[in-house]
Amino acid sequence: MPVCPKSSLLDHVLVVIRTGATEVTEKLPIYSKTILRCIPNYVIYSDMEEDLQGHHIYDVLDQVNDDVKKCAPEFELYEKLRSGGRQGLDYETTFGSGPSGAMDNPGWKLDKWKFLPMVERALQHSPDAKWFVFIELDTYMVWQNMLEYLDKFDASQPYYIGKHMYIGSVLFAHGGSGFVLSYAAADKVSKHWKEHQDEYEQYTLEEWAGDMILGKVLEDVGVDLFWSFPNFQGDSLTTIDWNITKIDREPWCYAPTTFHHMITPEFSMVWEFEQNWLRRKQPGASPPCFRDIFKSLVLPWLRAERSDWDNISTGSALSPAEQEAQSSFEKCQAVCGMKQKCIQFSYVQGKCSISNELRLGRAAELQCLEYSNAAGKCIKYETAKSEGDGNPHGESQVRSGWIMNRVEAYVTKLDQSCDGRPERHEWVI
Ligand SMILES: *[C@@H]1O[C@H](CO)[C@@H](O)[C@H](O)[C@H]1NC(C)=O
Ligand SMILES: *[C@H]1O[C@H](CO)[C@@H](O)[C@H](O)[C@H]1NC(C)=O
Repeated sequence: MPVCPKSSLLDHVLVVIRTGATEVTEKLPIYSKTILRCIPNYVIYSDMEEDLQGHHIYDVLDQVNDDVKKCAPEFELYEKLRSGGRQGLDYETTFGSGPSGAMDNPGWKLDKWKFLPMVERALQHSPDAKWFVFIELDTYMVWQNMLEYLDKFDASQPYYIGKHMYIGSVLFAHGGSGFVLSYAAADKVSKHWKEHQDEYEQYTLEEWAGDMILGKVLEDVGVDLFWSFPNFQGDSLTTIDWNITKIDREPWCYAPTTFHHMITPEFSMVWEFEQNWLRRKQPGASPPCFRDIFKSLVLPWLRAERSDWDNISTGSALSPAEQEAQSSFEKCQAVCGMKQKCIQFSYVQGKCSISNELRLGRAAELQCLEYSNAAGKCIKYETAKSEGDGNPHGESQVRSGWIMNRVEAYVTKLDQSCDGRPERHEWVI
C-alpha cells in the first residue's frame, strides 16, 4: 500500500486530467501505478468516451457546436474516433510527424477545443469541490506539495494559479505545467462561456493553444493569473536546468507541485522519492523542495564520466582554439575544465558540447543536438558516423561528464541562498 499525504483539503480537490485517444493507452498505466493511487477525486477528459484500464474516460468535446465540428479540419480525427475507435488510426495520426513531433499530431490540434467545456464539466462533476487542479498525462503532480500549497489560499476567492506564459498580449497559465482554479473562478468561466459560446468557438478556430484560450476567458471575467513559478513549472526531472531563473526566482529553495514532459522512468523515480519522504515525514516538517529532489535523484548520477549518457543541453560554441576538444572525450573534458563556468559536457565521436547549466539528461545512444521544450523531446540527433570499427561501445556512443568540484560548489552556493533567508521559502504566496 502506498503512503498517501494527509490534508484537510483531500476531499475538496478535483484533479482533472486532460488527454486524448491517441496518447492515453501509452501514458495511463504509469499514472495508475503512481500518483492516481493517492488521489481520491479525479476525472479523465478526452476526445473519445471509453473504459480503459479500469478507468472511465469522458468525451469532453460533445458540447462543441456541430457547425464547428463540420468546418474545423481537426474534427476529422474526432469523427474517425467516434465511428471506428482507435483501431482505424494510422501511425502518423497517432504520433505525428515532422520536426516538431507532437505539435503536428492531429490529436494535439484537437486539444485546444477541450479547455472551456472541461471547466464546465468539472464543475458539474464535483459541484462541492473547492479547487480544480488541471493536469495532463505527462505532468507529474507532487500531490503532497499541491495540497500543502493550496491550503495557503482562501478557496472562497476566485483564483487562477499557474506558470505564466504569453502568446501575443494574452497572459495565461501554461497547460502542461498544470494550473488551478478555485470554485469561484471556475464558476465564472463556466457561466461566461455558456453565454458566449459562439464567440469563443470563433476565437478557438483562429487560435492554436487551448490554455491561452482559457486564459483569455479568465481575463474577460476579470480573474488575474497568480504567477506561481517555480511551484508550477514546465520541465522534467532530467531536462530541467536546476538553476533556471525566471521572474527573479531560482527554483532551488521552492517546493515543486509539478514536473512536465515526464516519461515513465521519471514517474517511477519521483514516486519512489515521494513515498520515502512521506514514510519519514514528521508533522510540520518542510515539504520536499527542488534541492531535496536534486540531492536524492540527480546528484548520485553525476560523475566525471558517464557512458551512453546524454545530458541534453545545447551548449555554448567552442572558439577556434578550442576546436581540439572535438578530438576526444578527454580533450572535451579539459576544455570544459578550463572554462570557468562550464559545469558539464558531452562527447560523441568528433563532437564536443559544453554547458554552464546543470542538467541530468538521459541514457542515450545518440547525442541530442536540439532539444525542443514545446515538443518535450530531442528533435535533432547527431547521427553517429559509422567507422565500421565493429566496436558497439566505441566512439559512436555519447558520453557525458560533470566537473565534480564545480557541482559541489554549485550545490553549496544554492543551499546558502536558501538557508540565508529569514522565513520559510517553499511557496510563492
Ligand atoms: C543561479 O542563477 C542566478 C541567476 O542567473 C545566478 O545569479 C547564480 O549565480 C546562479 N547560481 C549558481 C550556483 O550557478
Ligand atoms: C550536453 O550534451 C549536449 C549534447 O548532447 C551538448 O550539446 C551540451 O553542451 C552538453 N551539455 C553540457 C551542459 O555539457
